[in-house]
Amino acid sequence: MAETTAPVEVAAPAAGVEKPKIILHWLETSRAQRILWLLLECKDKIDYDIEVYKRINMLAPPSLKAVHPLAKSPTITIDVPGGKRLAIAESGTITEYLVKYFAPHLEPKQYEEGKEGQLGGETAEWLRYRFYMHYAEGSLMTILILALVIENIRSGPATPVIARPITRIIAGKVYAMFLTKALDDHFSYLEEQLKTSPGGGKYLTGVSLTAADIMMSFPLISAKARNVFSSTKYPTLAAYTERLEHEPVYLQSISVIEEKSGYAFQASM
Ligand SMILES: N[C@@H](CCC(=O)N[C@@H](CS)C(=O)NCC(=O)O)C(=O)O
Repeated sequence: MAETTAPVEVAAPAAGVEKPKIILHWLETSRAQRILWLLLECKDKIDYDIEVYKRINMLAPPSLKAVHPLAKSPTITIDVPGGKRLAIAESGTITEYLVKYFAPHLEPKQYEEGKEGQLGGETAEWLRYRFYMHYAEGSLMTILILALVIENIRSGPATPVIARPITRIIAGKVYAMFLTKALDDHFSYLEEQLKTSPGGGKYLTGVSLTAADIMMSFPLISAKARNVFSSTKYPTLAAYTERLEHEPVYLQSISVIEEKSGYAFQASM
């Protein structure tokens, strides 16, 4: 198994030197799609390949455990010069790692001119970038997964039809007590953030697409596909999500994976 400790420093390849080989361990209908998008953004500096895994009863197959003990997707493995292989899990960690070495253009400038290294000297773009890098999985996905679980309890395939009158009441109560407000709080926040994007930009972090937008693409595109938020109530968020769905490199990632896996692409959790 590859080493799974904190990533070590890897020098970016000099011109003419062999490119690092990165394998994306891609599980069908998973968050791994956004990492494929990112790899395509880095493709001049790396060689990449995709290992496709099919779910077994919704879960990852045991073969993914041989790559990383958590058996989660995305995981990437990187063959670094010297014969070492790194295995990196967690979308945010993978994203920060790839951006640092291969796609620095996807991170905004960290400090205002003349304020380098100063507490509070960070640009508005960078502060948002760092926030969304963590918020996507830490907060937004958490609440979306909870909503998905409650929907499944209400009327998913594991809930017998005979039990549904009861599970519907339970799900309705969870929504009334907590979920409706929590989802609204997140979507209203994102709507406002987009309206006040730095420089009047159309992305969450400003005028240019960053890796934080790529991190946010999975929760938002899959939430839109399941009608979790209303485009009438949150028109700016809906327009932003649609914009992400039409980003050329995202569309390219769908063609690449459909060809590689033979599955029709589905944006779902
Ligand atoms: N926070 C992690 C979540 C990883 C995760 O839970 N991935 C799901 C796919 S979307 C998975 O591997 N599920 C299969 C399983 O749990 O067996 C990340 O962003 O990488």
